[in-house]
Amino acid sequence: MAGRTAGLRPAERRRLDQICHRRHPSDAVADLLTLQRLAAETEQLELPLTLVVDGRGLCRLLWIGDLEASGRLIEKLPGSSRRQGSDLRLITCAGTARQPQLRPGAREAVVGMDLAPRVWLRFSRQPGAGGHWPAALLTPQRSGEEAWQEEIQGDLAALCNLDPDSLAEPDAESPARTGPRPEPSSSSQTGRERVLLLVLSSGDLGRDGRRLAELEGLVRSAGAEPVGIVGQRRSSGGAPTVWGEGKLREAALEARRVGASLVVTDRELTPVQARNLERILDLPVSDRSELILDIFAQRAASAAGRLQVELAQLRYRLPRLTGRGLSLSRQGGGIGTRGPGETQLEKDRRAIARRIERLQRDVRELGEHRARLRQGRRGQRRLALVGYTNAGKSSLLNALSGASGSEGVLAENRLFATLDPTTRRVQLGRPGEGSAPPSPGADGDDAAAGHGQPDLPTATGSDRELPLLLTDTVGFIEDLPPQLVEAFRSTFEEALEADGLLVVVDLGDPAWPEHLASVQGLLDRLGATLPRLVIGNQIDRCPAGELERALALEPTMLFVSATADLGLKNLRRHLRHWPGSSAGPDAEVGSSSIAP
Ligand SMILES: Nc1nc2c(ncn2[C@@H]2O[C@H](COP(=O)(O)OP(=O)(O)OP(=O)(O)O)[C@@H](O)[C@H]2O)c(=O)[nH]1
Ligand SMILES: [Mg+2]
Repeated sequence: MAGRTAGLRPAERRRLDQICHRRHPSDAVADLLTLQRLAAETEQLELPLTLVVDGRGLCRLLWIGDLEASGRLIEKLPGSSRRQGSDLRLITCAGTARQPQLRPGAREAVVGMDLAPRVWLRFSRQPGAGGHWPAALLTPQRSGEEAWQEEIQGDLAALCNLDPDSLAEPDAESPARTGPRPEPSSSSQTGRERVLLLVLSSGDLGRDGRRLAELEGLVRSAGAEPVGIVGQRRSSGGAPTVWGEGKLREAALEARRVGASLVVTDRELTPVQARNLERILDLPVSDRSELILDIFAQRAASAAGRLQVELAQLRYRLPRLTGRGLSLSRQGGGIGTRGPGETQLEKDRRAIARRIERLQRDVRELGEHRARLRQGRRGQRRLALVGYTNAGKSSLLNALSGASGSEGVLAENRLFATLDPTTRRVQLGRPGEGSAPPSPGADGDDAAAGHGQPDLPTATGSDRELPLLLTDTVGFIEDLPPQLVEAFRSTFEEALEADGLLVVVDLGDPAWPEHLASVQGLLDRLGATLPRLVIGNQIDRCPAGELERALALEPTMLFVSATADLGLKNLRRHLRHWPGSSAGPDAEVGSSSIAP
């Protein structure tokens, strides 16, 4: 029993309890006698009553009052087994004989969809003239604007006796019957959270497609599953909600249809917008930044990584704190440190602000510690791998440092697999190796050489003895949340204080030019003035003609495949001289290789 239970008298409570304990037939919609009692209570309380009955005929919940006030009804169901949530029947007694309210209101319809029940029986609280008791059986619609389709309208006694299984049979195409029914719960059988994407299109098809694909990748990398998309062209909802009201209603409905328990927007939301959307959708809402922060939080394995992620997350959350959930006051000041009349929210805010201060201090110390380590490496040549996430930086580090298996850096097809910087020593080969002509077919260097890669002179005695240290670091993404950039400054510095940057792009991803531009942009914003060398990776899987296109855009790009061992010899040769022994941009070898 849930809902408006507060004002119930003991006798009323007892009677409602009895209704809850009555069993319904499993091969018919409901037990008529129970419904008559339900109607009597509805009449008496002057409140709508709703029963949730499971496939075995057991009453799982009695909701007292307007259904739309229930929020996510599925979360009110007792019992942990989500399985029991399937095959539900919803039974609502609401209107009078004159106004039977056989169709649910807009918000009520969405709440009903939460449970994804097989049928919804709605009936009035009194029979009409001549004993006819108005009732309707509705089934959920998997598409279209309407959430519910009225299957039959008729007399309550007749509808009660129908077999729910036979109901949608004549119309095999009925959306309620086709395809697997989504689990009416927050997770699929794989246990992963199901996410609805709410996007705004810019009108530029290519860009929108890339953004959407990236958002899906982010959701997957966070360990969740994108199960639906609702989009709208440009903002029509104005500042408070971004999306229009109709679009949001559609999103609320779609989320129920696909069984999503979280909505992720591709648009940065202000704290107020996020709250408004949550209220309208009746679901938790996260924006892209929060998603990225969440991925970082999941990936952070080292103390340094966790420190920086926590700082970024708290900075993000502080302005979004609304008093619900998140209570950190106990970590903050103790008894007597706070003034009278202070609300929980203010205490939380203060506790978070103090924690942020503390973390900032730790992060500063981390930066100083890393700077000292770098100091110790002075005199050694250092290059850093930077680039869009998933470009293959870690794979390239592994390939160049000859590390494999457990000694290698984790490289996987997930966004932000790497958070902590790792530095490895790289052998650039023995003298003389560089002048050897590439053997056709054997080493992929052909592929690179064939595309006009400069054949560099043999290493001279002085520079080949310089050990090269190569640092792999966290990847970039378009619109990296500013809180993350700020918190990860010391990680970025690790890269930015090298002698040169190897900017890795994944030529197998058609969006590589945009990715490259956003990496270059972020490097500029971080104040990186180091020489940059663009490396086109994954040439083993890029489409024909891509290398020519790449050279047209970046004439000095070097081509490699980290995992298929293509072009690596040539890259090693090149790195013996790059960015020049005197480590200045002007000390370049030949015509190679600095991105502007
Ligand atoms: N086919 C192909 N796949 C590659 C190549 N290089 C890397 N990959 C794959 O691309 C995925 C990402 O590689 P990572 O090395 O983890 O990429 P990263 O740039 O370090 O990514 P983050 O650490 O997440 O920023 C992995 O599944 C690699 O196996 C390549 O040359 N060819
Ligand atoms: Mg990596």
